[in-house]
Formats: sequence, structure tokens, C-alpha cells
Amino acid sequence: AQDCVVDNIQVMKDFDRYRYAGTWYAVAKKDPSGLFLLDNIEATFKIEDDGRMTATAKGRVIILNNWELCAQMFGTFEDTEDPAKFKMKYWGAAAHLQNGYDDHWVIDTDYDNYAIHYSCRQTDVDGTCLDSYSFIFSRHPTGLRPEDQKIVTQKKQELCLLGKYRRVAHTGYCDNSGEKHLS
Ligand code: AZE
Repeated sequence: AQDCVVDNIQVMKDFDRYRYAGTWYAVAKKDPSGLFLLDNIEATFKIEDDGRMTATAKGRVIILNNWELCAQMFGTFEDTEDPAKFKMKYWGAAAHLQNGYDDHWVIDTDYDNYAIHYSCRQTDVDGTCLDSYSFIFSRHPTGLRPEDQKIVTQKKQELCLLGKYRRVAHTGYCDNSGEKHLS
């Protein structure tokens, strides 16, 4: 299905949250409208004792026009009838950060190297997406392995987002950092 209708997007078959758990580095992203994580984005997913998925994430943001900081975020995931489709409630460690309730779909992953995430915030009357964001995650901060790039390109196309991604830099900005960035 390449009609760009959100309901027709294929997600990961037999998604295994336990294998998805752990740390992922964003190596590319497609931004939604409005404020968003800029770079140095990493997310760590965890499966709680009751089986529910939670996550922490961090990334550089600029808020209030010129206040740069490392945003520390939390997310809890609600299951849906599809194991690869979640609803994510998220909030920041500090009150001035963003909170919200977004879709969190896992489009494809091999669990050990790459994962493709997608979230549509608003659909148009024709069922296509008006406001989406998407992350290409890697287990390696250095980027994707060449053999995974082909799969990722194919999936970007299926999401109707080919050409809309930007590379995510990892400069160490959020390393050993809490909410505040010192220097
Ligand atoms: C995500 C996966 C892991 C948990 C979370 C994620 C999303 C976080 C944001 C954060 C935005 C922050 C802003 C702050 C000013 C998808 C990486 C919480 C969307 C804009």
C-alpha cells in the first residue's frame, strides 16, 4: 500500500517489545510542525514487571527562542490491538518542556541494528497524514550499517516521507547531562 493513507501503513509483524527494549540513537528524523527535538536524540525503552513499555529520552532543544538545553523526557505506552502500534503519553522532566499524547508505531526493526518509528499527529479528510514525525533509530550512535540503509530507504518511501528526513548529529551535548546543560 503506497497510497499514503495512514490506516494502510504496514507496521512491524509480530513486534516483540522485549527485543526492542534498550537504548536507540536517532540517526535521522522527520520533524512535525512546531517545537521538536533538534539533535543528540537517544531513547531507552524498558518493559516494566507488568509488561507495559516505558521510555526515557533526551535531546537538544531550543525553547523560548534562544534557551538551549538538553530535554529529559519520559514516556508511557498504552497497548492497542496491534502489538506494533502504541499510544504514547509523554512529558518533560521540567515544566517548561513539552507534553503530549502521540501515536508510536514501530514500522520495522531487526532489534539489533535499526528501527523505524512513525507517528501521525493529524490526518487529513482523505486519510493521509497532515502532521507526522518519524525517527530512524540505530543501536550504534555512529549510524546505520550499509546493509540496513536499503531497507530504511524502502520504508521511508512506504511512509511517503522519502526526502523529508534530516540527519541527527551526536556531538555529546546530552552526555552526562541532566535537565541543565552546564558550560
Ligand atoms: C520518543 C521515544 C521515546 C520517548 C519519547 C519520545 C518523544 C519525545 C518528544 C519530545 C519533545 C520534546 C520537546 C521539548 C521542548 C519518540 C523519542 C518521550 C517528542 C519538543
